[in-house]
Amino acid sequence: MYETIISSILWSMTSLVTSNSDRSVFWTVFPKFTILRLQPKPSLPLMLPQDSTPPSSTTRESLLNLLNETIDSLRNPHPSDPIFECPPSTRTLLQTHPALLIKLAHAKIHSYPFSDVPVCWRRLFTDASIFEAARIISREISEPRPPPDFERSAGVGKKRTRCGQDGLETARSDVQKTVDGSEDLGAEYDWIQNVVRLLDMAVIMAGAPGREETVESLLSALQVYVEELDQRENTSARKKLRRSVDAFSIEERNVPDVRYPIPRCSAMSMVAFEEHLPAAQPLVIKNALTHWPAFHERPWKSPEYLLQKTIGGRRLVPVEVGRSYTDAGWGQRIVTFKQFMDDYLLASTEKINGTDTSEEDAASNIGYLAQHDLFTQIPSLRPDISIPDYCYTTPPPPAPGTPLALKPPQPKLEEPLLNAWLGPAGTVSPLHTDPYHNILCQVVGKKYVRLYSPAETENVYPRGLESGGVDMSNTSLVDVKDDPLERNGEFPLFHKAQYVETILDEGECLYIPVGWWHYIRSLTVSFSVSFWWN
Ligand SMILES: O=C(O)CCC(=O)C(=O)O
Repeated sequence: MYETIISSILWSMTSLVTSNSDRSVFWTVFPKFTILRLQPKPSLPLMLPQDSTPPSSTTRESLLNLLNETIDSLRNPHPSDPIFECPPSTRTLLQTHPALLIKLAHAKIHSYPFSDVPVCWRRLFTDASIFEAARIISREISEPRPPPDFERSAGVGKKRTRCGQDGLETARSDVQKTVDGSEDLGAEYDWIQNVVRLLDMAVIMAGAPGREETVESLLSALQVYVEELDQRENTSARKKLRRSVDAFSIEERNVPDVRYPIPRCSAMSMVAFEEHLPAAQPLVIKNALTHWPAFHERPWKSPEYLLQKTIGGRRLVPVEVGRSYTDAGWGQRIVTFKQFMDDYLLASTEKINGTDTSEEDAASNIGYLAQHDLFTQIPSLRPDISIPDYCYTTPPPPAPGTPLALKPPQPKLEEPLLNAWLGPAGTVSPLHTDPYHNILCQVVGKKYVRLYSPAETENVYPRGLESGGVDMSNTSLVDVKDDPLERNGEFPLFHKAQYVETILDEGECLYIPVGWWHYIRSLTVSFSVSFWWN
């Protein structure tokens, strides 16, 4: 019977895929891989199949318990659950053939613009991914065996080998299937990587509607499990490898002269900041972040710490590849954090210290984890930082007559929007504006920042509507690295535009008033966090 159901599902899937074969919905609708906010933890009913393996650690038991709670809640959806909008056959197959349903839901998701995808298909993708992940976990921890040495098999500096059909680049150790969740239990099979991939993709690909908390709980429990495994096993070789780079290189490259410095102050009080706000002028504030654990006891400059926070580097992250999103050849990929680190952050360290190459080669070595809400994806990183008090002030609206003042106002944010920006030396955020006030905090390394006031808008040549109707008017046509005078008068007003600039150093934060044009280039490996507020 299943064969009939499966072939009819596959048939409908094939026709969908064929009629939409030229589409890459994911890349067009999730340009910044928005990850939905976590919901309060639902209380899950407990129904434990008995663990048949010998007595085990508390960690292992709590992972099993969580697994059983999760499966139980997935098996008994609420009558209003969107999963009921999928064909009834899919619900039967969920427990028996989750990998097949991941394929089906993947094809369905790609057959609509993302905003139009019926939530049931996103939910099916998510639930099937969770079922498949649970199946793997329970099999593996019922018969515990160590995962392969991820460090060795993913290989520091090793080249990428393949790109899955979902755009996910895979390291050599990765399982052989990416979308359908099925496994190749080859010699280097890393079940933890496969589980992490399934769960992260449920969030990245489908938004994990209504299951954000479930996915997060499973990943956190897995993190604890892996940390314990790591401690118990002989990981000295692995540790030695990691320790060979205690901290990212913060050697500087191409440091420009600063001729028009942004004013600086130290540990400005909130009252003083409130008084500064009506002037809507940029400001560098030193010594305001000294209490952040990210600088000391939980050091973000340490590759080892970041690997530990990402389940040994197995978490998936969205990476922009290329120098700047306005350059030809620029693209986006989803890779494991380990691969991102090896290919871009540590590779950059080697290149800076060794024989570096041409500008073009350098651009292809640039991968930027940019504007990503890493703290929703990996909440355990969130206590390493705190929202600067400055974000709890009431800033002025965009100045009258400036482009943002002419647009409908942004809804008031309940809480500041946090984004992580992590990359090697040479990342460029081209000249652009954002519709929020910004406190940009520099945790690791240095960045060159140049700012133009909204009054200079005409002189910086905003783009317009681009192909596909995308409004790019917040991004300048001018490539700031070029001398505009060399461009045959293409941008004659640009060299007249007045600007201010700074080199933002570790521990400093920069206030960028709403609507100010900003161009930012990293001078070293750099990790910053932006706090947008209004
Ligand atoms: O640091 C960067 O590269 C860009 C930061 C930025 O554009 C922002 O915080 O709005």
